[in-house]
Amino acid sequence: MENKGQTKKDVPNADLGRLVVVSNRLPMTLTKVRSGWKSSRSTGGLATAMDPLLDRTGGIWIGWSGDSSAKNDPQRQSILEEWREKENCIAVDLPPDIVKGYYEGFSNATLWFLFHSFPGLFNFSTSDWRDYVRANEAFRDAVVAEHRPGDLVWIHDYQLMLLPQMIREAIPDARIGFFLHIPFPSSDVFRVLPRRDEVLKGLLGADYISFHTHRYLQNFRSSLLRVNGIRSSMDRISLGSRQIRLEAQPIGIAPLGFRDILEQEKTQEIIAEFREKYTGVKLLVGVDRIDITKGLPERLKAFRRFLTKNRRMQGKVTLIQVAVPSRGNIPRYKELQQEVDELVGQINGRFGTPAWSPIVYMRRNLSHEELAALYAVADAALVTPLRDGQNLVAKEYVACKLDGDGVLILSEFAGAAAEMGEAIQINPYDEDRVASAISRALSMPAEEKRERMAALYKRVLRNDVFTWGARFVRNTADAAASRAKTDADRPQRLPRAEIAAAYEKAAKRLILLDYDGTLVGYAQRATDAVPTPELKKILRDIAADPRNSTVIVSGRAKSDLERWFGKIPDLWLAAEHGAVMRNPVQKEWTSSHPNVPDNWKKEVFEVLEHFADRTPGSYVEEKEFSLVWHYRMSDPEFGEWLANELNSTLDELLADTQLRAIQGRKNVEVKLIWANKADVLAQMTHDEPDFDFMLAAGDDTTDEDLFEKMGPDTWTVHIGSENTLARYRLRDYREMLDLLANLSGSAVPEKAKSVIASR
Ligand code: ADQ
Repeated sequence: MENKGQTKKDVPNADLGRLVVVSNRLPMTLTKVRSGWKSSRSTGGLATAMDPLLDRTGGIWIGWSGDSSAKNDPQRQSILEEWREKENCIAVDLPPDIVKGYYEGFSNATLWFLFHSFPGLFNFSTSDWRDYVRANEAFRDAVVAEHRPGDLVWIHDYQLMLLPQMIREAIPDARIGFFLHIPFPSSDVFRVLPRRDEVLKGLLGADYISFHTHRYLQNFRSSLLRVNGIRSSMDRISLGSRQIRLEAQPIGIAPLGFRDILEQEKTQEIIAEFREKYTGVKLLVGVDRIDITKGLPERLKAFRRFLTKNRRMQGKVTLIQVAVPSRGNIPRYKELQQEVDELVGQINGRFGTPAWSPIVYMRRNLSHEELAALYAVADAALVTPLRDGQNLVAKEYVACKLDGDGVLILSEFAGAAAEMGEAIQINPYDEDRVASAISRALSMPAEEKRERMAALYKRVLRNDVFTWGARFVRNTADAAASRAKTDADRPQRLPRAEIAAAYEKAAKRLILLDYDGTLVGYAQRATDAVPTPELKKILRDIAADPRNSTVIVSGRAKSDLERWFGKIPDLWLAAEHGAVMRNPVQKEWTSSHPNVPDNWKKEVFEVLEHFADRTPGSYVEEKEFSLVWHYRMSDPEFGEWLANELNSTLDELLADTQLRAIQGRKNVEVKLIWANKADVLAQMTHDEPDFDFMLAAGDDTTDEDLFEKMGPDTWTVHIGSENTLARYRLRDYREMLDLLANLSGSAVPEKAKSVIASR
């Protein structure tokens, strides 16, 4: 990305903290030359955006120097030290043996192709992946070494997708934002990526993740759901009480910088030269890195088609194609370069005359002045990538069309298309239509050109790169601030020593335990989530203590609970969220609401069945007091969407009844209002109100009814990290089992324990 001048505005205040920019490359480049080492500063688009923010916040930039050889060379070292002192640039020294696998391998041969939706071109190797992980670790170490409290870390792009989580683990309260400069592919393509779940988890360490377009953001959300089963809303992911903000915010350019360059004498001279050289010839311009994604062969073929279809234009139009070679080490790029060279030669050979070349091919970097001049004189720009995160060339062209005399032909597959509706949008694969678009552009009435260009210019001006940068930093700071707040509000981890002491001291204890997700993990089929012998042993131990009243309070049917736990002496069972209870002495099921008619079931069943028919993998379960639609085995996104639809259908249907629909974990359940877990608490404490230790544990929304009714001096434990009314939390069911094993172990005297074990 090249910077063409800069104008600073909308820079956030320094109180947002010191900015730490992290990107694969630094804006500095180190190259080996014959006499030693050469250092140069690149003025890329990213540097344009970052510089004012870095100046203002006293920030630093961390990145790779571009060279990993001769680490100990004193001259090289002194250059890197100078970068640190004078440029605030800190070089990450990547070990030479991982550079290839990290950069050419996983970054550019795997991620680049897949994220640009070319699954047929990508390569994957486990050793590249390992190098990618190691490189991200090297970046993490560099960030950790430099990080100061209050810093705001902005991580850029696909080379560093594991870094947010790595930093989060090393510095839990770090403020982290991530921006993806390339597209995020549809979930179908993303799923092809080996190590896809690690990549997603890596990103989730950030407080704020931003993409160029809503389409990419949606693709990311849908991949999260399909790959990791993580739900999100339009603008955030709730990972328990931690929230990650999401946004689509396209990068811009520095348009006023281009205006300044255009006014310079040198640029005006180049413009005059172009005009003289191409008098009477219409000019088309293309500016690209030579990359598969940029659609160069397709563009050249479309131009060839245009010349074939418009014979009278031969000799009167020239395409100036600027193309900088890139990634020459990847074989597919070498082939591409060759293909482009051949096409140019072939088209010039076929149509060219001694006085006219249809294509002027410039395989080099242009200066800012040359580039601005070229944009200024071109009658139309051909920006026709097959896929592009954003594309800055489209915006640069517009920025140089102050007189409105030009037409932008833009691929619908460039992110920029989302906000550049006044361009002539084309499908780059449709040679014929691109050729027609060129004709249309070259014959467009001046008034129409001006109108379209004015609208485009206004937007390029408003959404410039400084606004983008400032907004990103502000949003990251806001997201991190709200994380810090929810961190403070959220239930604390269960203090194990304290609860053990309270348990030990108590004379009469009530223990209410949910089953699925609390004592066992979730299985694909509900019938597979059976209790382990270990769990049964723990429950047996805890229930056997004469001081304990222990209840399994589950949404399961009576039959499940009876089959699994019916033989454990002294264990109470509450099925269907407390609609029915089994006393361990009488061993009979009773309901606090006997003889409830179930004539409601037929109508509701039909509705649920209709949804089950539409959703492969889902089914309806009938219980005594409720009906449940389960969709754990269905396509997660479709299932989620239908669950929301079903809920709203049921809300209307059940509005004036004693029934309610509740959305559980991969299910929607219709049950009677009174059948809830708080009812179990009421029943257990009705005759014996004098418990001096009360514990309720659960992971689900139905457990919240119970938590709400537990008194202030009780132990309420949410399993997982969702929002909850519980005072404490544990990470997962394994931690819960461990707790129960400890409590029962500490409470049961050794002698009694062996008696229980021998039963
Ligand atoms: P790139 O793939 O590099 O960037 P692009 O957005 O087009 O693509 O930026 C290229 C930049 O390089 C432009 O500023 C252009 O002027 C400059 N450039 C190209 N060839 C040049 C030449 N020969 N001489 C001088 N300058 C030249 C990635 C993503 C994009 C996304 C950007 C920013 O692939 O989709 O827009 O990041 O987020």
